Amino acid sequence: MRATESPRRKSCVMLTSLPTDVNESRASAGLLADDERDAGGCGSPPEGEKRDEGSCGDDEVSRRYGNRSKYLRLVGLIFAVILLTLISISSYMKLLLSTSNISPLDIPAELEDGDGDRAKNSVFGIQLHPEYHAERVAKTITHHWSITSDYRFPDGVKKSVYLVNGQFPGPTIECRSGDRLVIHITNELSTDEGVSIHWHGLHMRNSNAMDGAVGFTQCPVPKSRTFSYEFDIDQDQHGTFWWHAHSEVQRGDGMYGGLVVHRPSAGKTEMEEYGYERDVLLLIGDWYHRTAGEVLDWYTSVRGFGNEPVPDSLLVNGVGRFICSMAVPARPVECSDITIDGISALLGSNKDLALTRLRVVNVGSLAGFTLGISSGTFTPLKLDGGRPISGSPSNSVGVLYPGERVDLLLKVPNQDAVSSSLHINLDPENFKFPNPALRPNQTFSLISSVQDIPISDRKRHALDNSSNFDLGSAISAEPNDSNSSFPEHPHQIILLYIRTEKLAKFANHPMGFINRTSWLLQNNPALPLISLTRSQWDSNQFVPWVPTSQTTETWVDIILNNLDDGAHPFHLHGHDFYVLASYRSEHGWGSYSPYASSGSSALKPKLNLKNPLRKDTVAVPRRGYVVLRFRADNPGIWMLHCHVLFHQASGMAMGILVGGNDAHDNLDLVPKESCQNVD
Ligand SMILES: [Cu+2]
Repeated sequence: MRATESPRRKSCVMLTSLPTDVNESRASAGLLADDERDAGGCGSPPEGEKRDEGSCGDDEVSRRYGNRSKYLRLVGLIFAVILLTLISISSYMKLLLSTSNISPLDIPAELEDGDGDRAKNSVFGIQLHPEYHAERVAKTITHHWSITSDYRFPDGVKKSVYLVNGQFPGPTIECRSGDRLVIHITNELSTDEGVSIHWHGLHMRNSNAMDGAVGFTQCPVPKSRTFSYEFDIDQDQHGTFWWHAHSEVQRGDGMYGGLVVHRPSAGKTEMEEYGYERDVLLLIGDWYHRTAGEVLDWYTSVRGFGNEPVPDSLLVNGVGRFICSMAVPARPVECSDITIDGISALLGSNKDLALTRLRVVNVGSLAGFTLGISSGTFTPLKLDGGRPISGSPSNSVGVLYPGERVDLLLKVPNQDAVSSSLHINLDPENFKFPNPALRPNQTFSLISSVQDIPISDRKRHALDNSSNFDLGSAISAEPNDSNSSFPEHPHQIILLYIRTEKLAKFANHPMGFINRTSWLLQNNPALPLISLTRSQWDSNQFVPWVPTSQTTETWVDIILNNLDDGAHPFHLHGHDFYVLASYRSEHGWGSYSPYASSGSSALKPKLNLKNPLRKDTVAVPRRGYVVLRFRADNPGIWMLHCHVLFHQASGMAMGILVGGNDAHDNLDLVPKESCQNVD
């Protein structure tokens, strides 16, 4: 008996060396091989075989288990072959379905620091990757950015541009709602300029000091220093955003990039909901061949008579096509012509044509633009921070002003011979003098035909403008929800008048004004307002206070009257607002004051309280006004400013202090000296 017990015990020890629960669960899942089950009960004879007492001796055991081990190896081999076959089939299927199949995969290392595949790609639309974000849990995403500058030829003309990690435009950030972003930026410029980054459209809830607004929330990060931006993205915020410099006019020389917050899948991903298979980002904007600093100097000098500087060119994702012979002799440029065949199609060829979501950002400095498509349709999906809008398929969409975003569903007829081009027409409203260098209407190949014809030889469809979707009269696809239903009257009204003026007391230099204050960087003490009490703010700071309550919501109306001849796209930091009314006067001047008792400005507009657009940037029409309503639920000092770079830089900017007290002397909530954050 002793001899029979020993091998049994050995055998049992060998098997139970796996944790009991593992074996149990494997067994219950049917994963234990028959041999394993049997080996666990060495005492039972094989079926149909009568075993003598004591027959489980050493010889017998070694014979039996020797045979069994061969058998096990064979079974293992068969298992391995089946497993390998399954893995191969599944990889192949994944490859086939990769554009439509969303799975919560790990982000490939080359994408962690932005769109690493952009340069390698033959298309220059920035391919987005919702599949890495929509179905995972929220997490912290960290980037390390080195900011430098160097010469590039974006449209064939040599210009010094800002680079982030060597890229222009900078890396695209992709994430999901609820993620925490940690972006360490290091100023490695060779000049003495400071830098800062603003996260355009993100609420920055409880993170006022991370907003990047130089003069309001931080000092510019000096040369050779690193600053770390750390903030959470709201759980309910998703859509198309962008990041850009908020110091001096660096945005105009390329310090910007895309920021896309993917909507977490709640049973359905956005791809499934809208039926698109590709998600592509287009950063489109006007472009100057002189540096933005030189352009601003010209604009604010008396030489320009207050006329806005007209751009020379336009870029899509940092690529353009300037015709060298069109350069103005007075402004010579170093230029090499880029042929139309030298630029690949934005979306590639139509052999892999799929319904595409185009996310378009106006990253420009001055001009709005209209987008047209030669073959196919755009259906507007969303505006700014991801709020759905009602829209039907159309051939063109506009005007999209600097700072605004629109998401479009792109549909192109699925025929081999079809090519389609994207028409970009810069809006001439702010072009008060001709710039012979500029071609304001340009065409980029969107989808190339699979037929092997040079792009320039292809027959192009003329742009059919018959069905233009006017973004200015868009309405929300969602009725105003109960969470944000408005009170009948706002708790506070901020009445503003915006204007560019040349005043004798400022030697006739054109400047931007809001209610007669032209913003300048806070000086003496030269610290951001967030770090100072109101009594320390100088006379160039116009910052109304919005008191808030712990127990009730605070709703504020901003009435923005535009006394100029061109539109001013205004952007509010830290909050979205509802556009309750927008008015543009064709004749004379149109403004509105709820306090006027007579005259045209006493005419009360009809407010849209049912389905107003929700935005963070809005064009205030020329000689007109907008009525905006926002819920003041994010304490801090938030900028409100024109997004035309030269208007903003010449003073068309202000702040709104939300919460706290009017004296802004309770600085406990904010870093006392935000400039000390620079280490
Ligand atoms: Cu403006």
